[in-house]
Amino acid sequence: MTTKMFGAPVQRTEDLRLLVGNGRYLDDLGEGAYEAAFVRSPHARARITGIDVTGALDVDGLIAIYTYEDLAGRVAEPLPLLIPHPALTHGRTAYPLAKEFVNHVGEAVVMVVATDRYLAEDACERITVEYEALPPVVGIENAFRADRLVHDDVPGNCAAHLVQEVGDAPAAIAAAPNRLELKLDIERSACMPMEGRGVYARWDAADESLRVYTSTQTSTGVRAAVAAKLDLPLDRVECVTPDVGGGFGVKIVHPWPEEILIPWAARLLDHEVKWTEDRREHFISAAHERGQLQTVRVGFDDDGRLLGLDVEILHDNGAYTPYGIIVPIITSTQLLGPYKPGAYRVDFRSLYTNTVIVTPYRGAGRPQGVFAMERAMDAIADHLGKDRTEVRAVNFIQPDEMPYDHGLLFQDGRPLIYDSGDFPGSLDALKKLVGWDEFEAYRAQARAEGRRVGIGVACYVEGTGVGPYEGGHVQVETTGKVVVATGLTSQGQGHQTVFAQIVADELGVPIEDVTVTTGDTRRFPYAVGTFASRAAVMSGNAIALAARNVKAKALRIAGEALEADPRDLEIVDGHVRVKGSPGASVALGTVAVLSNPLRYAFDEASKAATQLTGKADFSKPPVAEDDEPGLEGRDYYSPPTATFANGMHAVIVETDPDTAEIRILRYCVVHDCGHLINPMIVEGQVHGGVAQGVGGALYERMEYDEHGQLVNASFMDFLMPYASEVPKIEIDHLETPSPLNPLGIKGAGEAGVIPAAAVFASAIEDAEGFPITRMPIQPSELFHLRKRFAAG
Ligand code: MCN
Repeated sequence: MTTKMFGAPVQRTEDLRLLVGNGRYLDDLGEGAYEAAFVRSPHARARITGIDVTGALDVDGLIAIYTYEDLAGRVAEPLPLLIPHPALTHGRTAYPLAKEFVNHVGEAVVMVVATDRYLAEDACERITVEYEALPPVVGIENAFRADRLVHDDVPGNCAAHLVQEVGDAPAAIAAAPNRLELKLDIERSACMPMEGRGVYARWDAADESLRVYTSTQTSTGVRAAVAAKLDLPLDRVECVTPDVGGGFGVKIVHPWPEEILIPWAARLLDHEVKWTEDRREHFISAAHERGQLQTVRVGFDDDGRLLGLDVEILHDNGAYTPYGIIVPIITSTQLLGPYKPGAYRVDFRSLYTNTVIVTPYRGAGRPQGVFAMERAMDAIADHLGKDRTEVRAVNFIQPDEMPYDHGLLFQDGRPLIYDSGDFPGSLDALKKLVGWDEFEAYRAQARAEGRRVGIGVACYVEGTGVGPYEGGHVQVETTGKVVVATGLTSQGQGHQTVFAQIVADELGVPIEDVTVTTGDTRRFPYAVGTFASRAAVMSGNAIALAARNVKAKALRIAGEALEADPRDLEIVDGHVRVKGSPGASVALGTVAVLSNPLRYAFDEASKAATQLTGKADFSKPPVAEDDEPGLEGRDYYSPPTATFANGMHAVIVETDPDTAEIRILRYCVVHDCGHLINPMIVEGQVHGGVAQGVGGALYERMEYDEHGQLVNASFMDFLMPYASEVPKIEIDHLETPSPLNPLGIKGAGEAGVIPAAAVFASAIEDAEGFPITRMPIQPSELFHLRKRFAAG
């Protein structure tokens, strides 16, 4: 019997290949390709007054040197602004190579192509760029004060100013019996995928076509950008995503300058060209996130019920806004979490600084939003002397209030409506899992032993599975094997496994017979990409719908062959059979043969098909009018709105009274992403997210000095947690299905990281007894805070 795969903890089918070294990442490709290296700006803000390349001209193996002056046509224009928004009144993007000005350290100024990377780097060292250094804008407060401007034509350094409100929050707060104001500070961090960015392009002069391999989260986006910039018809550009060693958001940007420059150079030189980002380039020329200053004002009744919430956010968007203002929009809408805020007003300014651009990093604005809301919840509880979970519970949206319309617009411009969720159920499960009610006894015992412990809680809701669409193609081969393609890309989420699980169930075939391709525009040209925890919802449902089309066709064709009504047929173990009489059956591979009037008799399936149908019937047309040859189907899924997953985390920490070291004793997660396709993969996703959350809360920050130099641009100084710093993570799942999609699923890929900073702040505050308003917090900061609060 076919085993049900949906919901089973199936081992990831992609792992063995990767673990034994058979992965093919970008840098494994392109042997013999020319390689590029870049001269990047050492200044945060400067005017380029001259570029002298003569010193590099005699470097062995030098092929070409390009500056902005060499760019032509649309390649010489600024890079696209991907997500415009009416509030983004002053969006700015960079040129692929700097034109006159540089606006952050690391901005590309010259591209060198040589026969290998070492020689290209040698040539870069011999190029002299003269700069007139200008005083940079560094830090959100400086950007807001606007004594200096990043872009001369952007007043106040303000790329966008957006206010959304429901009711009159300032008035509601003024009239409330209790009021609090919090000033919060979340510092910049960045994702650090094991594999950095990279691109490799092959120009075929005979065919006038380009094949671009790139380590991206959106191959269709890169393809469209390259075709447009290089003025090529779309069908002359293919974009292939090889194995990707992590993306975490930084590879959504499309195109990166290098993704235009490398294909452009490949065509110009009529030779393969490749570039692989090194770690230092990743620090200074990829993207960062998180940096925000927040002012949160709340008014509440004596039970802790919110009457008004007023949040002001200053968001650091770096030097350019290629990805629009998606991050602060997400912060400003998702910070509401599982709560009813009463009257709500959120006001954000997205500000330019002379630093690396800010684009979504796993969680994408939500960790900051959750930090604001959950810090406020803790402050309210402490102010009223109430249990921190009790205050949260009185503010929850109840299950019977779903769908719940917040009256705001979500990041996709559609109304912010939660589709389903059981927040009280999630909190109960979390309290049970962590032993919330027993904690005070544990604290007393720890105190008696001279130990200082604290417990924290943080809740979040995450809009996942945003549109506009994703598609899937399912084809049964005459061998009975099933090949599946979807256009979005994979960076380690296990899509090959989960999509095969879905198809195995829908088509009644063994999972081993299903192979899945992602991120290759040759196989599936229409797609959006992998971000915002959307693959399971979007491609999962599209593939399920495509498989259902194939099944319907298979039953129809088999019904003709078996002289049975399709409604009386089922597919089990790769065979279509008459229900209740398994003897009358036909293999799916044979049905695939029957689906094609041109039946080559090359294999067993063809012989079986010939036996089954006898001679061809020449009285009928070979392909019926509304039919197509082949046992295959394609479909798309386009959701009405996002679907909202939720989760609640609790952590118990111990802070060392002498050294201020922060130890994690327990980390508990209750998570609800609707129906789980593969609980093992979801738990892996949560583990990965929590690990990044631990980094963001306790270690990682991008440290800029006042000159705009990133002073910790290497793993020597930018601390990431090792396995030894990541705790054992205890997980419980709730499954509140989404009513919006056929499979009832919600996304999970960012879940682990979203509440991590907030939950650590909550626990450290609980252990120490003074407010934690800034993240990340390292032992040295905790040490100084202790001194400050001890001194009063
Ligand atoms: N899943 C499931 N059941 C559900 C929901 C999800 O089994 N109800 C599975 C999915 O099928 C998928 C995985 O969990 O295999 C994550 O699903 P989903 O939430 O749809 O997220 P995406 O696949 O769209 O991945 C994007 C998300 C994001 S936004 C970032 S950033 C991120 C992340 O996933 N980057 C990652 N996880 C990552 N994991 C790895 N290894 N590498 C990255 O770069």
